[in-house]
Amino acid sequence: METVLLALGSNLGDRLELLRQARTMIEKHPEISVQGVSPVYETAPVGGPDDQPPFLNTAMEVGTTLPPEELLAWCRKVEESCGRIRGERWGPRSIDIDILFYGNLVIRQPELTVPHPRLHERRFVLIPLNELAPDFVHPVFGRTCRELLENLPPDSGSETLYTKDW
Ligand code: GSY
Repeated sequence: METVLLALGSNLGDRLELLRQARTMIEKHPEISVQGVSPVYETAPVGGPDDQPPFLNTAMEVGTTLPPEELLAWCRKVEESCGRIRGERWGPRSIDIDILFYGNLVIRQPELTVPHPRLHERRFVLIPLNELAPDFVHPVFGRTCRELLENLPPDSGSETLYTKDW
């Protein structure tokens, strides 16, 4: 069983309901068990069109016996069933599920890079992640999630707590 940390985001439609749907479907897989979820934060969009709506972001810790490629395939399936249509790279999306860490594994494949290559730059990822796994050590940088968050520049984005219970 590996411990995996996921990041989820939504900025289209009923964002909280979509996060709930994604969580429910993720844990329906017989080889995945959800071990923890962070609060949900509302965050200013990073990248993409100027006028895109704010995101809801959260993080989830799961235990799984699925190999990384199969976990990725399940995440894509969950995104599709939550109405995700892959379009503009940085554009609005009903749901986005990223694999941040898969245990201490380092994977560099065309379809899957783990740890997620931009997680250490993204406040909207590190804020919820730090709630869930502050002491988890990034296997490439050798820094905890707490340290990665502390090292972000002060102008790296903004967030407000949206809900703890979801
Ligand atoms: O990569 C995730 C999608 N995404 C987000 C996001 O989830 N939150 C915020 N605040 N900005 C984002 N820009 C992109 S792309």
